[in-house]
Amino acid sequence: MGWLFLKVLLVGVGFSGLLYPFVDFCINGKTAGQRPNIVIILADDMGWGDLGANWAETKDTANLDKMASEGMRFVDFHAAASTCSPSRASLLTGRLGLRNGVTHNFEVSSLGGLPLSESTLAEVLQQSGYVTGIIDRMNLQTKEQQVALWPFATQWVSQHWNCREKAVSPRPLQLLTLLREEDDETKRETVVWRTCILGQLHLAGVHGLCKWHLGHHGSYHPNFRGFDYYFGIPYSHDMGCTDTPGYNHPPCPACPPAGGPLRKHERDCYVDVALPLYENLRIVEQPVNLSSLAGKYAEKVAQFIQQASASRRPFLLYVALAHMHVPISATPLLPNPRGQRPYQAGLREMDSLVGQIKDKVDSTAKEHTFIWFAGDNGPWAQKCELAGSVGPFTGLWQTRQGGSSAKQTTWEGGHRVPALAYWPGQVPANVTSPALLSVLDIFPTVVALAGASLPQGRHFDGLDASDVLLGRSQMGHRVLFHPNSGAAGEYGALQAVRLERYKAFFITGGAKACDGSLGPEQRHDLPLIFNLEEDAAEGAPLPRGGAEYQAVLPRVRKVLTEVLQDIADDNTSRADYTQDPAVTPCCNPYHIACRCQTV
Ligand SMILES: *[C@@H]1O[C@H](CO)[C@@H](O)[C@H](O)[C@H]1NC(C)=O
Ligand SMILES: *[C@@H]1O[C@H](CO)[C@@H](O)[C@H](O)[C@H]1NC(C)=O
Ligand SMILES: [Ca+2]
Repeated sequence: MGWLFLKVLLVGVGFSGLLYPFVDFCINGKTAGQRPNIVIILADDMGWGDLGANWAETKDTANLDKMASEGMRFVDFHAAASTCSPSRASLLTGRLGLRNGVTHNFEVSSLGGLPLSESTLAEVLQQSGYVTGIIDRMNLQTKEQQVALWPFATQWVSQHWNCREKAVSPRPLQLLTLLREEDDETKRETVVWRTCILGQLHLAGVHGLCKWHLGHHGSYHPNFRGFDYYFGIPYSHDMGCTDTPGYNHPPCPACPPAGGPLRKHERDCYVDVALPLYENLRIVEQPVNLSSLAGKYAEKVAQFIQQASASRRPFLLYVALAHMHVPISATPLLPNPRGQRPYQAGLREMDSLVGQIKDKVDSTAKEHTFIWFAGDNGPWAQKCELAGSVGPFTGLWQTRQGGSSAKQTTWEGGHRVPALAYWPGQVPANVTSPALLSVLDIFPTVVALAGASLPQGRHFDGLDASDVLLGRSQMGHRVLFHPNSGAAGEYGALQAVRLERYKAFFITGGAKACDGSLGPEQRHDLPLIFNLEEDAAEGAPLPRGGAEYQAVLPRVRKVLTEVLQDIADDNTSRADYTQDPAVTPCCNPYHIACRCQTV
């Protein structure tokens, strides 16, 4: 059976050039020309004010500013949640955490991840023909079969098999020859082969290169969530020690040296298990050298875009950067003028990486590629000078009482993020869009641009924003719900409501500021309502007795009741947040800190 699957895979690869127009025509139905390549770049913990085009005080984003002048810049664009895992889960599903089940972050020892009952953007595009050669795989190996074989595969790959030594070439004929020799191999080895092939075969069209943070154990790994190829870290890079610890607050020590003594636990630092870097199912570096990670990403992106463009099939590339999350990389890869703060150096490094991705797109597939850049949530105020800028969105009402108004909160500083769209000839150049949009919209919009269909039997919180992107409309959301992401209140609860230019808070406080204060946890049965057009800093709520407040309040209550009813009637998922230390990624359990190095 395994051999048959490989054969079909190879036939798909071999004839992909012929298959592509056919699949394109059949599946798309209404194909009018080539379907675009999609590149989604997600920055981590980047502030609205960290983009120079948004905020003149910032002078570190020359490449992004250029992209803004050649594309569309969104000034009222929102995270789907104000912390990592829920925001990513919403990007990949188009649904809020109350529907997709992901309401807070996963841990290094999390058994679960983004629920398997949810369809990811990668799965939808993969099935719509974005990956012609791999469609067959879905029929021949069910997810359950893949999952059952997963432990064998990782074990064999890490212990017995070195894909690089085998020098597997992505050229189909050579692959065929190599694979014929393996005709009698066991099913187990077939899976190993598949791992090797996927590791080498950058031709595959759905590509994730990223901080995943949606579960790494078993079937939650990105390779089983629609990504043919995966290269990146499984969660935030402060969730594991490294030899290049960079800047953090508090500062964290390096990993213990091989054979060195075990250390006592240190507050707010992971000191024992090293941060892993994955290529598909295999850990290729542990601990990750954070100083060279940006360079590795740039190299992988360039390789992928080159090969995917040559294959003449449309591709999806999801790049979720480690920047600007702490720790901030310590090695100056770029000219680093004396006195420049680490955060600014990190911002320049990120900007340069995005510039390299865009240059590669421009030189290979410019007219056919849509790039969407956005942030996952606002700056992590608790990290003080290692946190980004919220620009004018200071959340004054909150900060006056103590506590943060950035990451983890639903204040604008935590929620409003930089966002750019770039597609020469399609997205108008040098345009600023005031449309109210969200990371939630990426899923329905990309599905529409790809000519695919939304999964059935579930509701979406995002909307298809392609008319806005293509300059045909200014209409974004009228209403947007901001979920709790770890500040006061319950995970996932819709605690703030955006209604046109108004925003209502039902609970405030509970997120740590730089000075360590949390801010009092306050419930507001009569919500605080701000007019964001007149009060971007959210300093003075509308007076409760006033006519404006009285007019807005019933509308807010109505839309909130409606969405809660809609969620109650929807197909919802529940994430497994249980933990087991045994699933902590470790390439070599005999080494203290789990050390190994294969690239
Ligand atoms: C980490 O990468 C940097 C940049 O490539 C390099 O200069 C440094 O030697 C590396 N450190 C380790 C410990 O390998
Ligand atoms: C973009 O628009 C701004 C303001 O409308 C203008 O000053 C600037 O020259 C434009 N840039 C380009 C590259 O067209
Ligand atoms: Ca984040």
